[in-house]
Amino acid sequence: MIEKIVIANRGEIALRIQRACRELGIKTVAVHSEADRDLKHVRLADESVCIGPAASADSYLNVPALISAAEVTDANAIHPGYGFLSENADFAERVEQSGFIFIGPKPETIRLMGDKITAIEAMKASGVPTVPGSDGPLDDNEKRSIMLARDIGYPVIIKAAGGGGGRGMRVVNSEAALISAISLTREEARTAFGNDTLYMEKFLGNPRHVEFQILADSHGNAIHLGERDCSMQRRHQKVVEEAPAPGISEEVRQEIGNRCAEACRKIGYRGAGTFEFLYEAGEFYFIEMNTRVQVEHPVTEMITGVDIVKEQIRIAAGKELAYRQEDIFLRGHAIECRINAENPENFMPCPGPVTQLHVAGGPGIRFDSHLYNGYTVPPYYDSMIGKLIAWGETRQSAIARMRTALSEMVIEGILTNIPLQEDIMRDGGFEAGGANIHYLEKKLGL
Ligand code: MV4
Repeated sequence: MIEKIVIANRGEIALRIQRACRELGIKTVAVHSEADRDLKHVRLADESVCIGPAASADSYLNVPALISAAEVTDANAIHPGYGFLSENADFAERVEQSGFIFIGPKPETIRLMGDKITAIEAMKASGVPTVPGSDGPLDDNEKRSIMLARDIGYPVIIKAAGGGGGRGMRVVNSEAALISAISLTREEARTAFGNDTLYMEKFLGNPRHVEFQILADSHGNAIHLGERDCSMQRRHQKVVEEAPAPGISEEVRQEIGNRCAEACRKIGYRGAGTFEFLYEAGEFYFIEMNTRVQVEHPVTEMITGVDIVKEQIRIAAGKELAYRQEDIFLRGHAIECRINAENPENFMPCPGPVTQLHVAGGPGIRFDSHLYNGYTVPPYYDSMIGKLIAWGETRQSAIARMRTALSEMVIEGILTNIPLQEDIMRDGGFEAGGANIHYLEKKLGL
């Protein structure tokens, strides 16, 4: 049983976890930095502990401080949220060794997925479609790399096994550029990740980013909750997400989703997880797996009715999944606009005091945010201050509701990207559905 959870995060996701715990009758401990004493979830939590100075490295990434907070409050589980230590296998291991439940997969699973090469190997072996590529690490034999790239066909992409999320990769268009690209990427990977292991894939020029949400319990059950389209991004930061992905048939959804769920059973996955795919010309190509709850989980919740954070907690408590695959039906369409405290012209962060706040409402509207009137957005962390989610029976009605909701939002004292989101919701290419990962950057002239 889980009686008390340490929420090892901040902002909207900490509040989201606090709400799930309250609903489940579980006590909470908010841990916060010196800059975060006034966070909304700190006020709502049963207890709170200051774990260090504003800098994340000294607070939200401070493992001994987090473990101590769990010890002194007599908590028995830790929820890492997203970002920070959520995909750190060593942290998960330390949590378990200290006698607490880590709300997430086993440490060895996090480690397996943290290495992109072993992740791809595991998924390929379990029947998940992958990108044609090196099937393992590149060695330092130049001739073999040249032959491999010829075999795959240019353009290829060199990626770091320790990378992910857009870090540590380089596109190569011709044989002439291959060897120097490998050396450069290897050097960057060594510096950035302390791991210079590289792999090679066919480079897909115009894919969409489509990801499948899965849930797996510790009893060998696994289900999928359909997919999300997260192609609307700028510099590897998602801006708009939606579920389901436009143009994916129910047959293809079940085919790919069931393969993901089967892979979870095969590797003994536990908790919530996301299979990231590139989707191009009607084909899915697995690229990475995320072993945490994701920012965009609400769009899946809105079309399935499943509370993903509550399920994470139930799974960590050793319970069986509350749903079988036959219980999961997708209804309607949901869109999420990330709301950032930033200058909509130049995307610079814009922290500061919120002097007026009026939140949108009405049928199908959800605003996941820790903002309140008088709250000051600190400069030390991610600029995302909330997520506006609109649900409708159809994609078109979800867009219409989102437009209205965006127009109702009043956030004064700071600049936000709401004008950009209004522009996207009126964009013909977005409205048509199925835009690829380059669409937004092209639109913005980047
Ligand atoms: C790719 C790719 C094209 N071909 N792999 C970037 C983030 C990381 N998760 C993987 N990424 C990509 N991998 C192959 N074989 C293009 C990207 C990519 C991308 C992927 C998803 C969302 C946004 C992106 C933006 C630029 C590049």
